[in-house]
Amino acid sequence: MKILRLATVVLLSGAGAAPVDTEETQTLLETDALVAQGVLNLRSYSAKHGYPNPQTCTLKNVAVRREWSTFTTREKKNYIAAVQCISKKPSQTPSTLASGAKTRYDDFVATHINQTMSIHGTGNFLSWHRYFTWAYEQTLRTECGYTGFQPYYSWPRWSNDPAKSPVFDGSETSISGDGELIAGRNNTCIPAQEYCAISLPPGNGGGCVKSGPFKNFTVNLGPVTPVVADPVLNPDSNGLGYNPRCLRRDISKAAAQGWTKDSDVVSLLKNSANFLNFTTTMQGDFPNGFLGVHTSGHFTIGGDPGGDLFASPADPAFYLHHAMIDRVYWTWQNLNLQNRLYEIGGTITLNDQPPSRNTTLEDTIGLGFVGFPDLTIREASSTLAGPFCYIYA
Ligand SMILES: *[C@@H]1O[C@H](CO)[C@@H](O)[C@H](O)[C@H]1NC(C)=O
Ligand SMILES: *[C@@H]1O[C@H](CO)[C@@H](O)[C@H](O)[C@H]1NC(C)=O
Ligand SMILES: *[C@@H]1O[C@H](CO)[C@@H](O)[C@H](O)[C@H]1NC(C)=O
Ligand SMILES: *[C@@H]1O[C@H](CO)[C@@H](O)[C@H](O)[C@H]1NC(C)=O
Ligand SMILES: *[C@@H]1O[C@H](CO)[C@@H](O)[C@H](O)[C@H]1NC(C)=O
Ligand SMILES: [Cu+2]
Repeated sequence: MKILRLATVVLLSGAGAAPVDTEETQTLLETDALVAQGVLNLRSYSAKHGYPNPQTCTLKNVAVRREWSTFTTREKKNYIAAVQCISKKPSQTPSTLASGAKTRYDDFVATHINQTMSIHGTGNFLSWHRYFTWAYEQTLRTECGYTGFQPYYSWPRWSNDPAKSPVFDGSETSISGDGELIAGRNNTCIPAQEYCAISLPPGNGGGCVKSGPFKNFTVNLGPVTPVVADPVLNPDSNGLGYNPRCLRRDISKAAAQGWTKDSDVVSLLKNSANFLNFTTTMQGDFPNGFLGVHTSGHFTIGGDPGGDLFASPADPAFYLHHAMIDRVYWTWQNLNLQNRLYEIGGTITLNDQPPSRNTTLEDTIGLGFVGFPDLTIREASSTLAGPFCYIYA
């Protein structure tokens, strides 16, 4: 494992992209060893088959997305400032369609709410969220002067105590901490309070976030499927009406420890033989008590909108979680590029309900009023193709 990790460091520094690993003492994760194995595979595959856009994107000039803990204080503050900047710029979504979309940040939330039923439990889940996270990163860069790349939150690195992670520790260089403690709450049931297949105990929050850069962040859209017991309901049933309220969290050790440990991620990467198996395992099997890394990551954040399938991007931590989802997808692809770079599976309805046709690589993914052109799933399948040019450390 040490050798593989070293391999990434050598490869990336050779590529001119300096990885910053400030924490010498951090535990070596098997997840990261698989990521490094994937990078080596990607390098030899690219050497053999060529790059999709050799003029503009090779491993020599590729953007490298890194874990939040490896960002310097300055890099963290620049990222935070850019998120705050897009949350002050005006929205591009017509208010007739989403009266709650007030800011540029809200354009992302509105488009996710609007498309929720056709981008989860579907064949486009991974490619859609890859494009969405990339568009967010681009918007931070082009509209708010951010010069870095999208950070990710490595669940397994902090699964033992997520509230102590640099993302959630509540410091001025975090994405803000836990919510204020609301005592005496019930467990949260998944998939629904009436159907308790998985029961998560309340954490130490539940109320408004009171620490860090986003303590005063306003959530304008949703909720649609709130998990808090006392939600402030949206005036419109589609969740797109104007509903300003505080950002609430309930950081969950139980979710993090239950399904996002190193061994959970390694199992997902090693035991998912095909695309459908991978994307389905990632998104959980609730009736059988398995939350999966995707939903566990959302419930590690919890609260409102963090626990809401529709409105979750209204919490800025969403994008660090989904960058990790994308990092794991990218690694799963890298571990067998021949078969997985352009593999697809699943259908176009949530968990195939009602039954629908299979998703294809020619299906398009769109981002609505976020304002980026439609892509085919094929174009979004490689992070070195289409508009993309990035990898993960
Ligand atoms: C929601 O999706 C529909 C169908 O694609 C589209 O016509 C509408 O403009 C979208 N609304 C928003 C707010 O994105
Ligand atoms: C907890 O659940 C019980 C039973 O469903 C309900 O009566 C009670 O109001 C709930 N308490 C809180 C604080 O949500
Ligand atoms: C928090 O937001 C409120 C309402 O927008 C504003 O009045 C207040 O000045 C803000 N406080 C800080 C510390 O930004
Ligand atoms: C994925 O494949 C494994 C091994 O064949 C199997 O145990 C598991 O049930 C499959 N999971 C899904 C969600 O298809
Ligand atoms: C849809 O995909 C499944 C495998 O995931 C396959 O068994 C089935 O034949 C496909 N259906 C069609 C109509 O191509
Ligand atoms: Cu989503």
